Amino acid sequence: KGPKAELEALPKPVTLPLKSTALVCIDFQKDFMEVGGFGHALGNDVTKLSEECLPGAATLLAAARSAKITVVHTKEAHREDLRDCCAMKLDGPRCPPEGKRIGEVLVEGMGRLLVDGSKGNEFMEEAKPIDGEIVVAKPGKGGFFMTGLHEILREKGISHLIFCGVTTEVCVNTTMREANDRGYECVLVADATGSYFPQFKAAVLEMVRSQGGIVGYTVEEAEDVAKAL
Ligand code: TIU
Repeated sequence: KGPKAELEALPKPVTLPLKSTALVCIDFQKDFMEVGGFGHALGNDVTKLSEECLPGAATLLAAARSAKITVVHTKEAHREDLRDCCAMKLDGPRCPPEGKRIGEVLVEGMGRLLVDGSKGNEFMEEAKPIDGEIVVAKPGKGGFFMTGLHEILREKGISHLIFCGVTTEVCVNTTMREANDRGYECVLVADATGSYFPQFKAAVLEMVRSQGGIVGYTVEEAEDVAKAL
């Protein structure tokens, strides 16, 4: 049946069958991690995210690549004409003083907020896809909404997902819940996910593994996953 990885996870150990395991990297894009992006436009301090989770993400990516497991990258991205951005989202969360919305420019050089092909939509260097990896542009918070991701994973026979990415309580949490409802075993890696709000990150980690693993498992360190793969 092929090689397996045993992880010391919470609330209990988990076994990952490597042939049917994928690493899912959520939205490691400049829009959330650099000044002038969408995260900044929402009024957040984006400067701490990189330090918090990019080293862990790079460790997971290197391990996944050497173990030859499937790698998926998502990015929150809208089409240029914003036809895939509903009015609720477009009019939605906006922060003074700029009050910029999706499709507008906050800082010259970063391009239009959350628009596919703009500078802010590029992946961070440390978590960039390489040839052969799956890249999914998503118009929502969840990676399964309007993307075909479920079909892509099913076609590859994937049953287990290792999650990292930003932000923990928004796109990572939403995607894990979507995956859980679709029957995937989900593992969230604490030092490879980041949030503007430490208390929200802590709450997500605790909530995911509560009630015997109601949404999935958590692991503290990417290094431990890397050793097991
Ligand atoms: N605002 C926030 O925390 N996150 C998002 O809007 N998208 C993602 O999490 N990628």
